Parts: sequence; C-alpha cells; structure tokens
Amino acid sequence: MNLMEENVLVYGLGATGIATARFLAGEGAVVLAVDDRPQSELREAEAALEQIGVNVRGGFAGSPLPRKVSLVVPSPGVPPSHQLLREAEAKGIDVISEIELASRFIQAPIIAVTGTNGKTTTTEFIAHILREWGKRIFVGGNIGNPLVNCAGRDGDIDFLVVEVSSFQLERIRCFHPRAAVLLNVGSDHLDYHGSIDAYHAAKRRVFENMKAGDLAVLNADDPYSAELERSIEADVLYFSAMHRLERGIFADGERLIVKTSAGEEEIFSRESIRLVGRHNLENIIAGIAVVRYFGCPESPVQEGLATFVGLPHRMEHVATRENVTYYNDSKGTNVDAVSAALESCEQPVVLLMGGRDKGENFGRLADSIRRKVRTLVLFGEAAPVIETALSGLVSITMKRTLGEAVDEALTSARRGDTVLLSPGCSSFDEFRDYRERGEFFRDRVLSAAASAKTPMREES
Ligand code: UMA
Repeated sequence: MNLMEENVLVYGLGATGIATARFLAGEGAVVLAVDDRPQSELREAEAALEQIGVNVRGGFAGSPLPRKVSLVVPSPGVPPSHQLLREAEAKGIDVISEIELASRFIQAPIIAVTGTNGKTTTTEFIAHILREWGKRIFVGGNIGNPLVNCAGRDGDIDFLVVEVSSFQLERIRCFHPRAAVLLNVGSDHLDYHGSIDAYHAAKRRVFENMKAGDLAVLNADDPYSAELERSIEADVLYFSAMHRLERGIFADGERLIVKTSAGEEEIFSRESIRLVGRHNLENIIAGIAVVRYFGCPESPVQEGLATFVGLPHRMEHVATRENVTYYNDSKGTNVDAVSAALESCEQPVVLLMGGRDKGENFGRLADSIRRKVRTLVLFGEAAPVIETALSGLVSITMKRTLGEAVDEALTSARRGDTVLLSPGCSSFDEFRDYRERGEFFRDRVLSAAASAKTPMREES
C-alpha cells in the first residue's frame, strides 16, 4: 500500500488516532486529524502531530466529508453509525480500521485474541509464555498499545500478540492473523453495534482471512463458537475447561490434556495454574493451545504457568479481613463478565454492581444471583435499571456512588463472605475508566483495613 500524497482523514484523536496520524504522516500521506471534541481539548494531539505536518481539527461533529479525502481511518470508539463514516462509504471511499491499516505493514506473525471476556488475560498470558521462550514480541491492540505503533517496524519481532475488540474488527479487510482465539461470545456493546447480531458478526470477522495451516482456537463450551467451525478455513482446535473432547485441548479433573488423532497426552497438571475461576482456566488453556501450535517447548510453558499471577482489575484479590475476602473485578463491564466472576466465587457474595448502562439485559444474571449472592449493592446511573431487572431475588441496597456502595458492603459483609466489585457497566458516569474505578475500590477497602481493629491481610 503506497500512502505517498494520499489524502487521509483520521477520525478520533485518542491513543489510536494520534498513533495512526503519526504513522500515516511518516509514510508521506497528507493527514487531516479530526475529533468531535472542541479544539481546546486536543492539546495532546496538537503537540504530537502539528510539528510533523498533520492538521488537527476539533469540533468536527456534523461536518461534511472534506473533498479530496480518499481514505478514512476511524478510531475504534467511533461507531459504525457515525454520519461521516456513512457518508464516506456512500461515496465509495475506503474506510478501514487502524488494525487493518497496520497489518498491511506487518510481516511477522500476528496472534489475535478476541472474545467478550478474558481477552486481556489471555493476551498477557500468551505474551508471558513467549517471553519465557525467549521470543521478541510486540503486545498491543485493545490492551492499550495501538497495533499501528509496530507497523513497518517489525523487522526484529518474532510475534505480535494482539488483543482485538469488536470495534477494531468492524472495518477490517485483509487483517490476517496466523493464529486467532475466540474465547467466548456473549453480549456487549449493544449501544455501539446496534444489535447482538452485528456484535457477533464483528467478532467472527477475526477468522475471515485465515487459511488452512493457520490456527483458529474455539471454545467448545460456547454455543456460538461451536456453530462457527463450518465457516472457518483455518485449522480449528477446540478447547474446554469443563469436559473431555474427541479432539482438542481440555481439562479432565486435575489434568490438562491434548487429544489428537495420534492419541492422548497429559501436558500439565491443573495445580500449576495460579489464577482462580473457570473463566481463567479457559484463558490459560486457550493460550497454551496457541503457543504449542508455534512449537513452544514444555519448559517455558511450565515456568510461565508458575509465574503468571493475572492482571489488576480482573478478579484481583485486594484483601482478606475477618474472614471476608475482597475482590476487584472492575474490568467486568458486562453481564457475562459478572456471571463469570460470580461462578468463580465459592462463598456467599456481597456484589457491587452499577455505573453507566450499556444496554445490557441484567435479567440474564438472575440465576447466578440467586445461587451466589447474599446482598446486592447497586450504585451509579444504572442502579434503577439493574434493580428493576433483578428485584425480588436477594436483598438490594441502592447507593448513589461507588464510595457509598463500598462503605455499605464493608458494614454488611459477614464472616466467610466474598465482597466483589464486578460492576457489569462502564465506569464513565463517575470515573475516567475501569482502572480508576478499580483503584478507587482497592484504596477504599485498604483504607478501611488501615482504620480497622483487626488488620486485613493484603495480597502479597
Ligand atoms: N470520538 C469522536 N467521535 C466519536 C467517538 C469518539 O470524535 O463518535 C473521539 C473522542 O472524542 C476521543 C477519541 O475519539 O478523542 C477516542 O477514541 P477511542 O474511543 O477509539 O479511544 P482510543 O483512545 O483510541 O482507545 C482505543 C480503544 N478504545 C475503545 O475501543 C473505546 C482502547 O480500548 C484501546 O486500548 C486503544 O484504542 C488502543 O488500541 C479500550 C476499550 O474500552 C480499553 N475498549 C473496549 C473494551 O475493551 O470493551 C472495546
């Protein structure tokens, strides 16, 4: 792809837009970088881009497509329904996502990880094992480091491990991973995609350019994934954390097993995995499937399993006090994530849910809530919606903010309970992002510990 003198519009000036505009300018394109936010909020973009000749323009909402533009690269957060993207497509102008653009300038094999939940943990786990193996890797995508940062610079890279979101997959064309994992497909981002079908369609696009000899890793226990095999050209490998498979990689009691036409082989013991919950077992098994496919020997995997402790804000153990355990699952921003978090809890749960509603069907949690939850503490904008969906199942307390909700949980938890922040909503009504929300939760719990008579045991 030759971008010299090409007129390109970059829409959205967050992490993706700034990195994309920088790359395009470096390739000789004439770049106009725009955002719906007012100019006064685009200082960071101006500082990064104007000195390299990129024109940065704010307050762009409602503006027509500038003449001469021949390519549009929207940021993942710009929804497909956006008026300008529609206008560009109607005029036959190319609209491609940043991962599509980047992948056209990348030769090293891409390992893509997608799914409704578990993407980040699986991406980090695969990266962790590859590092143990001594490979030079780039880790990026939705995890926070745009793929375009590696475009044209992958000469000394062995693998790119890329978390890909449905937003990024919306506008791919040739994006071609050598291995791709689809962990699970639930419901999320309905406000963005418009329907669950459109969300699912975006997710399965990760496989659309893959060929025989590439590897597609699918979850045998996910009803949606099981349907996909027929439409995938790549070699399919199923995994299961729950039962034995005819062929694939699975947990059988305490053993992890690979079964092929040549026979069955025990690869690891489940004891070697340090993360809790079935969903994490799935993430780990899927990750092992990928690294084995690339020929990774046993010892780096064994070493990696022993040293991988998971990530902050995903079922992160914060503290234990008077036999009450506190978990921060602030990354649990949809119903499926809350459900997975609850299923990994053995003790009665005081569950904190709330934030900004993304159009989720909270009623789908009824069964897990009935079985696992003692008290539901709701907070933020979404509290009334969640209350309507789940009333009558367990005791519910409504609070305005997360701070008030944490204080309520601290006083209402009984010995042996688990206090779990798994909000099922985005954080934007009260926080900058899920990290800030998780840190707030952690600090509040730990400061309660500091003032309590019995000290909490903090996670080491
Ligand atoms: N903007 C507009 N008009 C719009 C929408 C957005 O102008 O209609 C502008 C905003 O004003 C803002 C910019 O676009 O200036 C933000 O773009 P963005 O939302 O795409 O955010 P980035 O900073 O580029 O971050 C994106 C991903 N964000 C989203 O998909 C919402 C990050 O994933 C990702 O880490 C980053 O690219 C690097 O690849 C975050 C995320 O929340 C973690 N992802 C979702 C999720 O995991 O559920 C998909």
